[in-house]
Amino acid sequence: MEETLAIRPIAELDNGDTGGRDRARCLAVGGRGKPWFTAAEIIARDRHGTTRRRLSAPQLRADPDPRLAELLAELERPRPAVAGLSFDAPRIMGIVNVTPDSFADGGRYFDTAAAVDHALRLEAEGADILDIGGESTRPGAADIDVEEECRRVLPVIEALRTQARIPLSIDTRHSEVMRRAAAAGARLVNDVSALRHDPSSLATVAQTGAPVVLMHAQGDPATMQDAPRYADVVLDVYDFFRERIAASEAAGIPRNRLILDPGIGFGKTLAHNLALLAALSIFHALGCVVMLGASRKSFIGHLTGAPAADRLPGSLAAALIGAAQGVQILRVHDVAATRQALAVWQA
Ligand code: HH2
Repeated sequence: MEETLAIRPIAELDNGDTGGRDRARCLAVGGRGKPWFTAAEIIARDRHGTTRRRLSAPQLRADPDPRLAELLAELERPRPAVAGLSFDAPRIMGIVNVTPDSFADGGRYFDTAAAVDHALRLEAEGADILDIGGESTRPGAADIDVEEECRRVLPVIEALRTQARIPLSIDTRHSEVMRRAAAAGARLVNDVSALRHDPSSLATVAQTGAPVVLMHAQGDPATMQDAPRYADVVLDVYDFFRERIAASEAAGIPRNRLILDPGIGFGKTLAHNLALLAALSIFHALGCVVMLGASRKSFIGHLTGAPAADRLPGSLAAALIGAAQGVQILRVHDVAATRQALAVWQA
């Protein structure tokens, strides 16, 4: 097994910014101050097992291991803007599902006019970016035809290109849809297969020059919840990102255009989802923007018994867990409520 070395920043419980914070005592994750990470867990895994040790921020800076210094530099490097969005505070991606069968809102915005109206409402509520998808990737969903997917999303993107002021993202696993959506005005690609589903996707994204979300999933939507297994879900997802970053860079997509998303609910049990939520900050040392999509997902139902339509409170709690771990983009259905929760968290 190739060795894994990771830094998981740990935030102090008191998250308040008094203005007089000693920056030398904190890790500037992604170049930001808040959340204030004062320590880190250093995790090393090889074929003999996994070791964990805790260092304060000054101890980490003084550590002689050059591999840690390299990870620390990536961790603290300010993230350049993506599709015009800066990352000095968490950004909200509003979900626009142009599908008959999405798990939380399937069918509600299936025609173009309803989808455009919904998207404009999310923009008015404070979304920073709109994610338009024409294929449900909920557990058990079947593949759809690429032409049908284009018929769903392209008219919505074309309309929003002139009517919305914020950038548009295309949620797809198909290179043909990526290419046509980019030509219609989408500025970001969001692929739940991390550019693995379609062999042309890496080259297509390299060619368009668009930033891309690489989301982790184990298996395909049709079968992914059958029996997901990991040696250590957090470290396995971390190693998956290392491999996808290398594949993307080799294909000509630079690291500063990559966004990493652990893929809550995609080939994961409740325990896997909770382990990932608790350790999200580990992904920052890979040097990319980190995104979280937990909105209305099944793990909230498993914890509380709430059906998808009643999972707003749990979704807000998950969004704040993400914000507290320095996640830069939150993908949500309920933009106004998330905006309010973040305003209180940030104050
Ligand atoms: N989740 C869904 C779809 N796309 N993309 C990213 N990057 N991260 C996610 O967590 C994610 C995603 C599933 O949610 P939704 O779009 O609401 O449902 P459906 O796939 O049924 O349309």
